[in-house]
Amino acid sequence: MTNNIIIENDNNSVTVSPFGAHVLSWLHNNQDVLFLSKKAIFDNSSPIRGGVPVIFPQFGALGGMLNHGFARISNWQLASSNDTSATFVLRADKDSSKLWKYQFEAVFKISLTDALNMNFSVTNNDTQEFDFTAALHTYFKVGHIDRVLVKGLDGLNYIDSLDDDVIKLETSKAITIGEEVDRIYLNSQHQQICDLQMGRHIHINSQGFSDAVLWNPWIDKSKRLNDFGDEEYKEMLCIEAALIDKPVTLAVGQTWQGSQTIKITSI
Ligand code: TA6
Repeated sequence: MTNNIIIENDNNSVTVSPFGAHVLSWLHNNQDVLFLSKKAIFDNSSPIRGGVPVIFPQFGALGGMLNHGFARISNWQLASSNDTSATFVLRADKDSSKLWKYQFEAVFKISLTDALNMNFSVTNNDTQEFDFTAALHTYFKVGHIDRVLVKGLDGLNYIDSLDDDVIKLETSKAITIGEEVDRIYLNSQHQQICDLQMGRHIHINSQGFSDAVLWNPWIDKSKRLNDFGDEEYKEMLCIEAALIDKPVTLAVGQTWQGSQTIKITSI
């Protein structure tokens, strides 16, 4: 992992791997904001369990290719960087063309202000339009899952991936996690994690991404994941800026972009 990029400012330090353009860690006031599994695999071929996997051109198993697409297991090129930002590019090549026939350019820019800003764009360089789904699959570190509240989702419909994709209405203004959850909230751009144990609020805002995924594998699924500790469900929660329910149809020469911005405040 020697070619990782580090960007930092007064009270933030972020480490990014060119493999997957994968944000591996973010220290804010010397506290981890992101979760990275102690069993994460760094063999430059498997997805890295934690941080921010970049999901493209397919979310989950919603198409014919490998789960969550190939972007997170591709070697991205560092296009530019400075003290507080880094920009990576992924272009179609012979490997991607075996999986997805289209010519494209994806750009992922990570930058620090008083927040962590992640901007993802896709340009259609082909001669025909194409559809895609995508996500910034962000793994947040929490003090203890029993002492976490998730706010901002009340009043939204969600697809319950654990209940035959049935659409349900979220009525809770403060969601607690006490079992496996795997939900795609529709039309969600603002969420908050209240971490009572760590004494912090994580404010999450997105643009361009229409949906948000809430995921915790809980006990049984944790045991089935070989790159995830059996007890690690207690210290993580995914809230993912996602484009799932309405795939983007990108016309020739057009560019789509989306972002997730994360800010920390104390309770
Ligand atoms: O974002 C939630 C999800 O789609 C879950 O269903 C679970 O599969 C998770 O992603 C992790 O997927 P992965 O392929 O990284 O094991």
